Amino acid sequence: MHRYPTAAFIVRLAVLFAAVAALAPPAVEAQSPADVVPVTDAMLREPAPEDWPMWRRTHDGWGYSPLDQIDRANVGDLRMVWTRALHEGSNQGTPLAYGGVLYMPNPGDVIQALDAATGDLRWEYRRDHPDDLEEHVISVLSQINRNIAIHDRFIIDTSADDFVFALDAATGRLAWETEILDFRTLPAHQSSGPIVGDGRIFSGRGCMPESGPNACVVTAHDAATGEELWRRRLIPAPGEPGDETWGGVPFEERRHVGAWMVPSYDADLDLVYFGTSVTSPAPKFFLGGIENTHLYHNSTLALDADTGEIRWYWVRIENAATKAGILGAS
Ligand SMILES: [Ca+2]
Repeated sequence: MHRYPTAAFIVRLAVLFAAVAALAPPAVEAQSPADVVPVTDAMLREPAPEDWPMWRRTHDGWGYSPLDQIDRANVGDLRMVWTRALHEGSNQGTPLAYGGVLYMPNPGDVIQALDAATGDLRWEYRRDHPDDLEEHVISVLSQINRNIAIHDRFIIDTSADDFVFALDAATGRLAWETEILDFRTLPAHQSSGPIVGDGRIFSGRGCMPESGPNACVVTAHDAATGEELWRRRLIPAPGEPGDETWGGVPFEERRHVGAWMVPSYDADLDLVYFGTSVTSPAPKFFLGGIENTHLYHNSTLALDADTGEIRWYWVRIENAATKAGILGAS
């Protein structure tokens, strides 16, 4: 069940960002809009201590900052410096911090660039969604905007209407956009955004049960142009490896194996890692039987970052009900 943030939570979030910004080294002064220093692949591999250039700061997803100015002795001294309300909706966003600017993903594909020291708005982007979007997606899920990415001079996100798009980091203007899925026929929920590794945008999504297997894909796009490089369906088709694990369930009835959380990346191995969701319906006796694994649901997948080929997979819980002794092993 989702718990929706209160106004008090939003204010605390802003206070935290402001406090961190206030304690940042004096060298981190906000760049003027014209001089966003391009973010290179090397900078993403090893971010500067004061930067937070992706969802969990580094490709391995550790979410760790090496900054040590706030510690147990002084954390109680933090005081509010500025606040700014976030756009209404299900706020699950993590800002990027780069060059003294916070790039904040707000619900509904609203992105703001804020001066980290003052909270002043540099720019705001609001994506225009088609009027019939909510007829095809679950609005409360599709509006979630968990994270964005930065690469070169682009702020990169995936959208409620199933595009990947890039904004000029200096101005917030749309630079390019590429459709991933047609939301009218293959609706999916881009509640998480992408990460970028070595010039490629990696993103996953939650696929609606009625979309069938072809909306259940993870993708890679060229970070400079938005060109699609590969897509990997998370449900095998007849004749593909893993087809035998579905117990004869017709292809079009294999559903809802999505990857809606943010991937991680290993630049040395050139592997991108995704976690996958359960099938729909989840109980396996409604599908091909509890003795079947139904790949690649409930798994961690390691994909070749250049081709999208599955190098290995690990099924985390093959059948939870069986393992818990609720149904008994067949
Ligand atoms: Ca988004």
